[in-house]
Amino acid sequence: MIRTQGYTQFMDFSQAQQAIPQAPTLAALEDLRVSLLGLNGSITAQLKELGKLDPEARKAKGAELNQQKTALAEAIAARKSVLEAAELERRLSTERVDMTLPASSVLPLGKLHPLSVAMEEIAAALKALGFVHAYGPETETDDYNFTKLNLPAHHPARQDQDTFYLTPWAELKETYVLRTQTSNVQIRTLEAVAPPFRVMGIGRVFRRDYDLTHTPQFHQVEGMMVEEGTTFANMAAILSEFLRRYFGQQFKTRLRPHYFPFTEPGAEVDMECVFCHGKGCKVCKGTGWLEVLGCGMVHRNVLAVGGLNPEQTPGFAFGAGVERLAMLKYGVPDLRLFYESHGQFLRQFGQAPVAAA
Ligand code: 2U9
Repeated sequence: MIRTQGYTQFMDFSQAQQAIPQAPTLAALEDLRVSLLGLNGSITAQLKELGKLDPEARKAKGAELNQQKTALAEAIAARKSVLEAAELERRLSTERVDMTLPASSVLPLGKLHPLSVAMEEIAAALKALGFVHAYGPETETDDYNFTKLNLPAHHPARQDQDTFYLTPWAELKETYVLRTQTSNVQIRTLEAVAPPFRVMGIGRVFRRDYDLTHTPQFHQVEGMMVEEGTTFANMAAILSEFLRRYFGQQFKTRLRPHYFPFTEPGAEVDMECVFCHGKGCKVCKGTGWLEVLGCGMVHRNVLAVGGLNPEQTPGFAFGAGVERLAMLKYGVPDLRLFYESHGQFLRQFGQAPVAAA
């Protein structure tokens, strides 16, 4: 290998022109470059000497040196790209990536959001009870969000749902809203599917509400079963079993009458407080009970949307807030924690979406 540094100080231009294309490595080429064109290189040194010459000679020598400098720089660049291409070729033919090596465990893997985990667990518990997952649009017509659910225009209960109305534009023949409940999933199922069926809808809903216990976007789970012979007692048993599966243990439940426009009769389901097991604590406000679900037999006006009647094919429906079910299961004290993206909070929940290596 030619170590150029030092002796090339004395190379003249034609020697340098010969040496450059023969430089065997990138390192040797760099040595050559430094010794010719670097701060203390021979060409640089000659350029510095120009000032000592008389003007005529300086002009001629200056032009000659600059030409040499450009020619050498070009020759160095050309040799460099040849050597780089050869080096790349060598690496490509000798280096191998072993795709079978385990992935590095240094990078932290992301986890599912606690609400996603809760929705998966809710869906799994309902699937085990025969409910099939269905989906509906988040932007919905007033008709599918309200009217078909026995909430005709000017029904007072519409006001309970602080609705986001979408700005109408001329071509739209209908009023559109951001869905205030996931019931559009069931009403579309009622229209499209012949009983018997069990369907669940889980997803985002929207209401103009923001305080300690409400966010403008939240999640609901709703389910509906329509089948000949279905009774209020079937509903009570299925909902109690759903809660047992979701919470992983049996808690006592009770039903209280409640009005919903889309059910008749309607009820709310309380379960024994998951924190104090019915003894009374801060969370259940000393009552020993937590309200967890709304439910009821599907109203005959709603069944009629699917051309059904309760004498032949009755059904029940239920609904719950996912955030509430998640808070109770994981002991989350404040709803807003789900939406504030604090790593410390989020890291406590959920499995990684893929198994860590
Ligand atoms: C159809 C027929 C009936 C769905 C139901 C509830 C009771 C209920 C609330 C719980 C907490 C919503 O998130 S929340 O505010 N929901 O209490 N939902 S019955 O009834 C239906 C749905 C669709 C066709």
